[in-house]
Amino acid sequence: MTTKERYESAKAVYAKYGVDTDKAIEILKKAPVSVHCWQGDDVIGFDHDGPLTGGIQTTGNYPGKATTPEQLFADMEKVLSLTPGKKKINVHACYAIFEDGEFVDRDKIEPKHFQKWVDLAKKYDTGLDFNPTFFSHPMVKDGLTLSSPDEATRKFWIEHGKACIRISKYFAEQTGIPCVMNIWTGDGFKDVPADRMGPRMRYKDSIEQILSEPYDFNMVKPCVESKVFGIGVESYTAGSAEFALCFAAEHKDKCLPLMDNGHYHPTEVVSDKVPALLTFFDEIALHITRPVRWDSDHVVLFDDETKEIAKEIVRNDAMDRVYMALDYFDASINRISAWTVGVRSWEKALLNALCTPNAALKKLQDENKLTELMVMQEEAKTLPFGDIWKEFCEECGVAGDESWYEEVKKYEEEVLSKR
Ligand code: RNT
Ligand code: ZN
Repeated sequence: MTTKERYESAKAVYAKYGVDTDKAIEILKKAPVSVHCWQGDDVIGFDHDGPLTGGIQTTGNYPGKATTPEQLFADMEKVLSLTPGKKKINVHACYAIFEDGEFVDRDKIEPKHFQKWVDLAKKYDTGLDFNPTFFSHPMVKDGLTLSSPDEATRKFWIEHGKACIRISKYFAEQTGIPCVMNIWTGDGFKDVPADRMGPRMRYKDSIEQILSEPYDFNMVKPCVESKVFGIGVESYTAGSAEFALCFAAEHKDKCLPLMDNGHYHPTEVVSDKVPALLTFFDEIALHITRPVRWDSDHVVLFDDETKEIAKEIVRNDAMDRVYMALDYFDASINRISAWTVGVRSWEKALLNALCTPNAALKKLQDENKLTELMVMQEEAKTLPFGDIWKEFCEECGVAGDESWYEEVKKYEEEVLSKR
């Protein structure tokens, strides 16, 4: 049978459950997913020579990583060609591109240092998201940035944040698409601190100063990302869940809360937090990752929690209220494959959610038909989803099966292995 014939037969099965798969595919084609540039080079960037430091870590040294803008762009374009759906490109400030030996520090970066990223986005007719980089830099003093008691340090990072708002504005203007700008710092302490509130008061003040840089909240969407702990900061994190959520709630007219599903205690799930936040916020943002026992940032898979997060976005009719961005970095396997698997998995999770008989299931819950709900939820798991996924991929002009990997192997042989 051809993909089309299989699709038609699967479509009829779904129709029996009240699911319109044509519509699901059309909705997914329009939903932007932000693809992070940092999977390509282990979160290093171009503005410094040193390693990744400051509360996050990559592990592995698979050969062939990108070390220049040209290489990273080529790799990213390969990923874009192997993944279905609508994309945005997510850039970190440390990926500034300086021409002819020019260098400016992070407190002074300008839109022009990201012109090549803008050109890349325009080539693909996509939007850009942005992130100030509060790590891998000598001004991270004793593990602290925006919460530092040292005023010169704090000032430097506030200036960096403001510069990033200006760059985000430029991204939004140039692409015509809102730019999500995420603030995450690894600020914290390895061991029991004597003052837990001081750093948070300073952190709050610093973010407020960053957000005092003028911007149109319809076009620039600053976010605050929380975290439970990081490597080297196991005892205390200034930007805890309560801190970030309260900050966003208090500044609802100018920023959003961002949840990274690797940043909570291991039995907490972001799928349950999504509807809780949607009850109070018009918009929220997500970092989609895969924590294995901790914030390990493994490649996103089509696993239960990934599916569940997608379901909460879709069944609450919140595709246009949730900014979805991928955030993982695996340096132990072919990076292009890691990148591609993650993007495809999230697209798959969204399509799966769109093909779930959500209305019928909700009705069963509201009628307290909980036995039938369990029966139906289990049945929904084995509907012929693979045929819908294949059709979606092919309509998007990418392989619906694992044959995309042949393309990566060829690229590894011809390009990556020569680096
Ligand atoms: C780190 C945070 C943060 C980073 C990126 C690179 O734990 O998740 O979002 O992964 O900014
Ligand atoms: Zn994150």
